[in-house]
Amino acid sequence: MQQTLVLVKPDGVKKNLIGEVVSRFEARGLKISALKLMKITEEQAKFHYAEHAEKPFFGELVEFITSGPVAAMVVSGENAIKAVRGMMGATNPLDAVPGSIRGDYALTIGENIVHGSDGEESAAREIKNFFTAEEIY
Ligand code: IDP
Ligand code: MG
Repeated sequence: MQQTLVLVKPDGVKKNLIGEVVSRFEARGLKISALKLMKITEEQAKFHYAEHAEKPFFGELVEFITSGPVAAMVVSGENAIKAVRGMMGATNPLDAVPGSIRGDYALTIGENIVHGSDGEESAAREIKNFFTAEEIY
């Protein structure tokens, strides 16, 4: 059993894709263990994307993820981290296969609809950044 942090990013929320993303995970057999619509603070965004702090696009990344509400969720299940990453598709939507979320709904790397944790360590850190233990079922 694994838990992973998923965000429907501001572009996904604006495009009315929260339900689509949630429904794909549920159809696959994954559980939604926590879910809320929220505006990420700059502090949370910088912590969330800490691994990219030195990248030239870090400023844009923080600006974009705080630009509007996101749907934050904890998705649980067997190998949930890898399952979700596969369903998201490649980081650059132009490389994401059709049938993946990014391959179906995005065209540019800066606005690629979803975030999903890339490993157990990052999942634990990211979940804690957005949810208290009491908010997770
Ligand atoms: P991931 O979201 O697939 O895990 P990461 O490499 O962790 O990809 O990058 C985090 C986010 O930063 C990506 O989802 C994407 O929106 C953005 N990003 C990654 N590389 C670039 C880039 O070269 N230019 C602009 N934005 C980027
Ligand atoms: Mg990543």
